[in-house]
Amino acid sequence: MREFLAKYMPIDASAHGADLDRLNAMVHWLMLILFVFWGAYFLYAVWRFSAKRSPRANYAGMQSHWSTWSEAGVAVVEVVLLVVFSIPLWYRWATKPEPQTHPLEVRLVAEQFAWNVHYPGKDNAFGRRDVNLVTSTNPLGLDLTDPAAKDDITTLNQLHVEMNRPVIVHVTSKDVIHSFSLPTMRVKQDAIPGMDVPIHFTPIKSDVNGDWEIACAQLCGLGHYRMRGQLFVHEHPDFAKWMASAAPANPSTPAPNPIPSPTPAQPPAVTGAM
Ligand SMILES: [Cu+2]
Repeated sequence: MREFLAKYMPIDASAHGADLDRLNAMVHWLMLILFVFWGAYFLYAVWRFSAKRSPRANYAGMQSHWSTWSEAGVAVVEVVLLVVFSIPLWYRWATKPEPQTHPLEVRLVAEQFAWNVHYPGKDNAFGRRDVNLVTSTNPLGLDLTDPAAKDDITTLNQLHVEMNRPVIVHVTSKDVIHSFSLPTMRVKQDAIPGMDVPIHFTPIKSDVNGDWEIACAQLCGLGHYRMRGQLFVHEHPDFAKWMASAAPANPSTPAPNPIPSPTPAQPPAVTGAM
């Protein structure tokens, strides 16, 4: 079943994806068994209780308890799926990666119709944001007078992550509700204005061609169809290289994609200041 479903699914490139796909396969097995069983029973009932075969109604009804037992069997399987598989999976999903795993933390701000990604930069601290500073060239409203903001990196519709390193994405939105979806990472999370929802995943396969999609999985307006981005999963040294080449956010230039700068104009490091 897993192999069959995999034909219709994007590849799985995340650490937790295999568990999710297995659960998905088990649910499909249960549904297939129920479908075949109840479908066959329906056809049997149509034949067995047709007016031709049963000209007179039977007022006693069914005497055996097999339908009760089959219902109980279905309920038991459902409880097993929920308690043994789904709840532990949910627990893992809801537990943030340990700090010693050195997770990459980014903010993701959805808007009609784009994804703004905000990296904290070398100092690991997100710069201050102010809604009054939001302009077309500074879509995140980053306050560049804040020392923590000086080395921050912003990208548009491009999410760069590192292989085998947990990623925590703080998902939010500027306008309407969007849904942040990374099919290859088995990640889907609503982006809700005014809320910061942290979700996490660990990529275990790399892709630097950008053909893994960031999709908006919620109809969010007329331009919904073009609200898509690219996910890049770099190997460790390449990710460091990308980080170094990404220009620090600068509201005086169009914020979008990072412009590789030959001399990274890093401000004096403010390690441990925040
Ligand atoms: Cu959207």
